[in-house]
Amino acid sequence: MKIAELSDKILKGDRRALARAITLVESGRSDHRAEASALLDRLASSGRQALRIGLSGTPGVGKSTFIESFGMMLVAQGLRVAVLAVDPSSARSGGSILGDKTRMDRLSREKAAFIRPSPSQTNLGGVARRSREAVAVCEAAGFDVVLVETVGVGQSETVVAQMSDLFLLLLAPAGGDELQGVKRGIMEMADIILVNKADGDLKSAALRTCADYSGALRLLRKRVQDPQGFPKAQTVSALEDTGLLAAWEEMQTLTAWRRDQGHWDRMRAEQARYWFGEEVRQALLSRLETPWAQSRMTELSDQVSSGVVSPAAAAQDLLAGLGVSG
Ligand SMILES: Nc1nc2c(ncn2[C@@H]2O[C@H](COP(=O)(O)OP(=O)(O)OP(=O)(O)O)[C@@H](O)[C@H]2O)c(=O)[nH]1
Ligand SMILES: [Mg+2]
Repeated sequence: MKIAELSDKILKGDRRALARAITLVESGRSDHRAEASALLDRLASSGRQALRIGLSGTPGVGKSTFIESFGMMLVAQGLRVAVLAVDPSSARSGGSILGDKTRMDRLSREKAAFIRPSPSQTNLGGVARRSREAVAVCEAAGFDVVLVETVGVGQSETVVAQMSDLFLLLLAPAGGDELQGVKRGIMEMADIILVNKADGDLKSAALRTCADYSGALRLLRKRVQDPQGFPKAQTVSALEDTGLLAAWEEMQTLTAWRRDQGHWDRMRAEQARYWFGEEVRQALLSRLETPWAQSRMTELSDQVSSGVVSPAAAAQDLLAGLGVSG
């Protein structure tokens, strides 16, 4: 299919074209990359914008359950929802894909929803770029909300935050009164912290945990993109569908304020800057992966280890060979 035709179909909301386009942006083949670029350029001219919501949380906190319940609530409001995932490690034995197929059973059967499991890749930079492009394709296809899920194990939160308008952190109720080991850097990225599993026996622990995080959030440095009262913590139960509407209302309040104050556009502009830098870095790094570069690197590192050349001189030598002056 020609790129122009594919693009037209996506703009009309054709799901097969959408799935096909995402496969294209996820492909590593260089001819596919060129086609993907051309497609993205065309799609960008639609000017459509979705609310991009990043969602992070440790394994088992309830991300899939939350996305299913929250997604169903949005669909019930007449919104179209796309769900994508950024998975930093392929070591997760495809668990996210199999698990989500069953846990997002209701949502996956909705016409107004589109769920795309994460591409399995080891290189986070590569996955991140493709996911960002998949977000852009979903936007052009007319989805109102694009949810990007990542498992909170480190680096991946940053890249997901960089492709989101809102970043949600899902936490579980803490046992006793100890705060969970949430890294400060991740707390600082959150717009709304949702303490999940606020039901049954866990409810009081969830309320306590939520109060603890509300306190912790107030201690963070104020960000320009936040109105009074944000970032905030709330309790939800993805299982019992409680607190989801309240959370959605907070998201809308925050989004409306940011749009009104110019932060929405400014944040997207800064993200574009970030992704430009990432593209350059990824392109340079990929040049180290060619067979020539790999074998030259082995040669030179042998020379360095036997003391024939210095590390700096060897690096210069390699870079010169790559046509990059150091
Ligand atoms: N009580 C209670 N259990 C929940 C809730 N949400 C999820 N769970 C349970 O927690 C377990 C993990 O839920 P998932 O939705 O698979 O969690 P996840 O964060 O997607 O996990 P990974 O995909 O492995 O990272 C399941 O047994 C869910 O039924 C909730 O609101 N309340
Ligand atoms: Mg999951």
